Amino acid sequence: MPKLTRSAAWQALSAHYAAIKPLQMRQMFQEDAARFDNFSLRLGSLFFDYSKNRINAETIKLLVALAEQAELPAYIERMFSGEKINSTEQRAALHTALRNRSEKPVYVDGKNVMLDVQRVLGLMRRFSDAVRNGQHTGYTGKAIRDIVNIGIGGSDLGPLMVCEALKPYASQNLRAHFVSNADGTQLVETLKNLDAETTLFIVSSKTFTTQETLTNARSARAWLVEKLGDEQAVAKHFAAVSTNLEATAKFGINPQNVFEFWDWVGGRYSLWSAIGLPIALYVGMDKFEELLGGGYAMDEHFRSAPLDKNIPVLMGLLGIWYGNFFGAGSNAVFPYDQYLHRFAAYLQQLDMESNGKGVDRDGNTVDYDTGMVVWGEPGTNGQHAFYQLIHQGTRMIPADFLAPLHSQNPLGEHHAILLANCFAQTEALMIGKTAAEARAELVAQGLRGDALEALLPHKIFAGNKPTNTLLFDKLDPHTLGMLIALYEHKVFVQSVVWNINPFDQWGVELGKQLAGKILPELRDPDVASQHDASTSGLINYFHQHR
Ligand code: G6Q
Repeated sequence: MPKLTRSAAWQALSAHYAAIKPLQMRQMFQEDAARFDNFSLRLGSLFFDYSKNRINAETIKLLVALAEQAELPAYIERMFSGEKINSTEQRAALHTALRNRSEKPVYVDGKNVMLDVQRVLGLMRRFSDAVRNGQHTGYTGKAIRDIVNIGIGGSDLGPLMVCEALKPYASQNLRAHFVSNADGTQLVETLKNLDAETTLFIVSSKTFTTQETLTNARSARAWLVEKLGDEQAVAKHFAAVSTNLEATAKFGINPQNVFEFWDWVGGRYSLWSAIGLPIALYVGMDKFEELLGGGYAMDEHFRSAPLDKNIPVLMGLLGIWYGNFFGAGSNAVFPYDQYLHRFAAYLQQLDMESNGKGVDRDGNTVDYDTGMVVWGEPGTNGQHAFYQLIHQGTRMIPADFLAPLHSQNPLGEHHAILLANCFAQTEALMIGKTAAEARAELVAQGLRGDALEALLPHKIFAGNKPTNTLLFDKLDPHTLGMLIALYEHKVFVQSVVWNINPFDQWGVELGKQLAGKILPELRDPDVASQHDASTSGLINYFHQHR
């Protein structure tokens, strides 16, 4: 049995939970004028307000003790120094090396990986510059106008989210498209509006064996050859990003257009590597490097700040506080910035694939909950949809609110209205509305007697709902880099406390194997299938009704 739940730090938190549970944040604010100052931190242009949480100074002390008990500081160093902490795959997890902007070497198996990192960054710069300035043209000599990234999971979500987020910095001459789904509809709909002469495909796959990606890549290749009438055109219109250079060569991609990364970069941590090539093409290599710089700034903070002043550490520990002690099952993320509209989708993979584990590092089944369901939509849309459940539903849903002080698109009063909504929501979630307040409101509206009594319970808001607020100056590449790295490290902190490996993904591998087994049975009804009755029934239905 894992020791975590029987440990001194865990037991102390359990006891403390009983003391904190009845406390109202509303009251804690009234009693402590310094609460906002005490529970907020600033890092560069990022401001983290965690005062609207069900915590007091003792909670932070006990949560930090839990992190210390799990040897978090040592684990952080193990990650940064290239130790093979991804134990089930015997790999380092060195996404931090990809954005290491210092001169310091980082070693894996005695080799300084920074030399490779710098080399590939140089190649990315050369290629992205050449495409952007029209030196690298399509086969017929026309400049590239559309970039289509073909990849899935970690080879899609990160670059897609970042390209959307950094749209204001994009070249006016380029459009970025992302095709991931095995459903041919996505590719067909994307290609409908494109001119083969001016389209560049980037096939992004760490393994270069992923069924969806290779299927889309083959179909894209066929489309290009058909449109341009010559196989030779492929060399000018296809690039690849992979750790498997043998497979990219076999696929027929010009080695000059192949960008390498390494097995110590996890898929969902790979946007900082050559997997970020669509970003570099779209916003330019200088901006891509600013993104790396933002990640590095967060790395330095994570590595050096004391645990109780460390933003990713605090965010991770607060997640544990709610998930393991209050029993919260999901964590909402609400960016009040339209450019972050894919941020929650990106975080879903980062968090749920990393911490969706039920066995600890020693192979024991855990007796505590691990990763939460992560979800969200940009504000203010969510307010008119699912916030109701957070305000008055039965479940606790801790939520992160993210907002820029400055809009990329100042337009009349829009930004003030947006932020007023953001601040009002966290305030309402915390304060709620008591029966007396609701009654006074109804009376003021002219309600009396039975009508008032009948409506009253529905107008009460329990409040005491926890939120974090992250404010930043503007969603520029540096800030975005900080935000992404912040969440990466938050996830890591939680994994260390839970003693799970956040860097493997055997569940994803399972999906890859299963589909491979059924495909021949769909191609040919005579192929014998051995499945449960439901799966066999579905396969038969497919054959009989098509
Ligand atoms: C990410 C996962 C997974 C992976 C995809 C695509 O951490 O491993 O989402 O990114 O399955 O894999 P390839 O990049 O190998 O095609």
